[in-house]
Amino acid sequence: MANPVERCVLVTGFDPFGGADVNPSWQAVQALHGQSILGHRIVGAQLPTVFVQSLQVLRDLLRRHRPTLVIATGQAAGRAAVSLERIAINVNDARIADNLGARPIDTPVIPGGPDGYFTKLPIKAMLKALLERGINGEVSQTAGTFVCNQVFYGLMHELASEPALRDTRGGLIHVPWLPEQGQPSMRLDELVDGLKVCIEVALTTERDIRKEAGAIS
Ligand code: PCA
Repeated sequence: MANPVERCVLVTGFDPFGGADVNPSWQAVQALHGQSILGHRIVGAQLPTVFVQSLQVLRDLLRRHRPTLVIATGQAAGRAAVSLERIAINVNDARIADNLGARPIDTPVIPGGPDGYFTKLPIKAMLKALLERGINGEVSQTAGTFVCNQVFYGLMHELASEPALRDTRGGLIHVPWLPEQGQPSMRLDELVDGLKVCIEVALTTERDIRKEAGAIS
C-alpha cells in the first residue's frame, strides 16, 4: 500500500496494438514517469490492449497508489490533437481484435452500469491551457468503442463506486500518432508537454470553465 500522505498522479498508456510496434501513449507515459508536478509524484504504468486484463491492471493500480488524479491515455489514429475525451459509454464494439484476439461486439463494459459517464477532468480549462501554449488540443465527443473507451468507462465506474476514490479525478486523453507512424501526428516532446499542461490544470482547477461566459468549444 502506498503512503497515502504522498500524493500521486497515475498516468497510464497502452502497449502497441493492431500490428504496430509503437504506441505514442506509452512513449509519453514513460517520459512522465517519476517526474514531480505541483508536489505530486507521477506514476506511469502500462495497460495491455486487451479487454479483460486492462481493467484488472487498472483496478490494481488504483488500489495500490490511491492517486488524486488519474489520466488514462491511448493512441487515436487519424487525430491531429491532444484529444480530451468528454464521455465514456457502456459498450464494447471492437472493429479489430485486441492483443489476445478478443473482439467483443455489442457487449456492456459493466453489465447493469449506467449508459455513460462524463469525464471528471476539467476539459475546457485544459483545452484553453493547451491552446495558449501553442499545443494542438480538442474536446472529443467519442472515445470509440474499443479498449480505450472500456478503460475510460471502467475508470469512471471505479471513481463513482469506490469510496476510497471519491475525491479522485480522472478521465481519458487520446493522442495522435508519432511522426514516424504517419499523418496526422504530433512530436513526442510536444505530446509530453501537452500532457504535463493537462495534469497541471487538472490539479489546480476546481471547477471547469465549461459553464462560464466565454467558454470555448
Ligand atoms: N488506443 C486504442 C486502445 C489502445 C490504444 O492506445 C483505443 O483507442 O481504443
